[in-house]
Amino acid sequence: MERTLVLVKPDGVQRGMVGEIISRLERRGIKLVALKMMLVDQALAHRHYGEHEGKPFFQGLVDFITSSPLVAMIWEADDVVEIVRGTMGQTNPKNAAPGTIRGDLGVNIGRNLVHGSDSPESAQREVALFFKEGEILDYNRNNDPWITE
Ligand code: DAT
Ligand code: MG
Repeated sequence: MERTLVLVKPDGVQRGMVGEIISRLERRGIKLVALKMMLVDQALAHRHYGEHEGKPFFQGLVDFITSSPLVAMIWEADDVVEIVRGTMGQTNPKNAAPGTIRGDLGVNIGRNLVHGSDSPESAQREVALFFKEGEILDYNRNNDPWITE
């Protein structure tokens, strides 16, 4: 089963959007298997956003993601990376479609509320950065047959 890392970024926490964002993902039918609130330190921020090191927005991004607590989660489903990216919307909320988290809740690329891994490979890397294996729960949902055939 595929897993993905989702972060409600500091702006989402500060704006009281944690419930709204979790709710949208829950309603999709995907399965929550890990969740915690945490403050990201410089080292974790650099590792998580390593692919963007050297870009003009990198320092601002690291400062932002370490500025205040965030909520980290792991969601599970077949093709969950693609499903979550669709529900999040495009990186820049200005261009994100209405009906998506970013398209409904944001206006600025540097305050786009949510992170979701961009491929199954990055998901594996990011899940391991944020969570220990023991923090990820394995459980059955009775309604699974009503969500996927
Ligand atoms: P995504 O978060 O959709 O995967 P990304 O990986 O390209 O987008 O970039 C990571 C974050 O960096 C993004 O959520 C917001 C910020 N960012 C990206 N491009 C930016 C830009 N041109 N100016 C300012 N911030 C940017
Ligand atoms: Mg990305």
